[in-house]
Amino acid sequence: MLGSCSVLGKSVLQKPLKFLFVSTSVGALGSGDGGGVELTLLNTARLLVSRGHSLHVVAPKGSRLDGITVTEIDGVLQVPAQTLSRAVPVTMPENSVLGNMWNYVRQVQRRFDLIINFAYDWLPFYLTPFLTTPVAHLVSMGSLNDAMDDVIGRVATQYPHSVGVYTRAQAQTFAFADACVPLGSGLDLARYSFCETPDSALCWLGRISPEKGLEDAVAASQAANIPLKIMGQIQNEPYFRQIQQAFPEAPFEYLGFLNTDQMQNIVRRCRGLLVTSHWVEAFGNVLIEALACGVPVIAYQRGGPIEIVRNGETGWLVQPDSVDGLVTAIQSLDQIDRNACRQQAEQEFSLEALGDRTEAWFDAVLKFWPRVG
Ligand code: HBI
Repeated sequence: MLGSCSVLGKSVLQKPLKFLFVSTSVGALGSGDGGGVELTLLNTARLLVSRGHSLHVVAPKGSRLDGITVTEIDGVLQVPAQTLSRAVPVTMPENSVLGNMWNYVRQVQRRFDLIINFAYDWLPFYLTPFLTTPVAHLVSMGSLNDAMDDVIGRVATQYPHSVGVYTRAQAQTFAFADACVPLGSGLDLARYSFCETPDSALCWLGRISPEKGLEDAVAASQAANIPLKIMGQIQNEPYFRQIQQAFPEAPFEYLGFLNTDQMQNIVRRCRGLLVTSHWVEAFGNVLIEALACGVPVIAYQRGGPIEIVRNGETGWLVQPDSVDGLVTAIQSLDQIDRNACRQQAEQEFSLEALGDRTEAWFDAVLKFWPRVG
């Protein structure tokens, strides 16, 4: 259960504000490389505009965001942070898109009341004191790398409330957990339609990359002899090929990286969603997408899913990395009421609920921003 941010209360912003969103540096918006952050950026943008604020987005070339103006910046993408080991120093490629995006921010910052950084990269945090417009950061993953922990911690300490996270579980991976503001997430629930009577298949959603543990879901679907529908962007080709070779008989099919409407049209007819992350998932937007369709969630008891799945009521939390545990939970899916899943999404993960938490966060960032001089 995600508590509201007690320190922030329920304040809603006093007047319309001008926001500058700076996107992740690992891929264009709409490519799927940005994972759950793309959905968070789109939903936050939509809800702020619906509440009378104005918004401009800066993102890598090729980015598309329906209904929102995007300034596309060219340059070399950043290496995904989750592929780095802890002690690796910060790297900046020649003609870095990250550097180019923040150079653009430097030039236009005075037109905006608040800059929101969505990139999990060293530069935006390091530049925060150099900029004249306040910057808030939505940190989208847990602790991965020493240099990142160091720079995020400095900003979180020097600029109170400026570091937003998805969940407490994610915050607790950092030494400065108490300085993080847990925001949860939210969806435009109208885009997800409830399905009372599912077909027999299970589903798995997400970037196909080692930290997401797809092999466990395939192993469980084979052991339970239940078809598995896989959707998401193949971020690591050799990893996916390895799974196909290791489980030639498993009843899975890969449906590609689908847009929200196509994806939910398949997910809603599934018996359950399998979440098999081997890392501390910061949140798990795919979990609330499934719940919004009335689909129970089976997830390893690790990270964000702990604060999302109501065990035995809207899904099952399973011993981390236990395929047997997944199979047992699959065999208990019929005990879950699909209406309870949709109701949880409406209670906790609507855009309105996210909007209130997000506006309260921005209000606090601006209120506590250290005065210059
Ligand atoms: N890695 N270096 C880097 N920068 C990002 O912005 C980034 C990332 N890895 C993953 C990622 N963003 C998003 O896909 C996740 O935060 C969801």
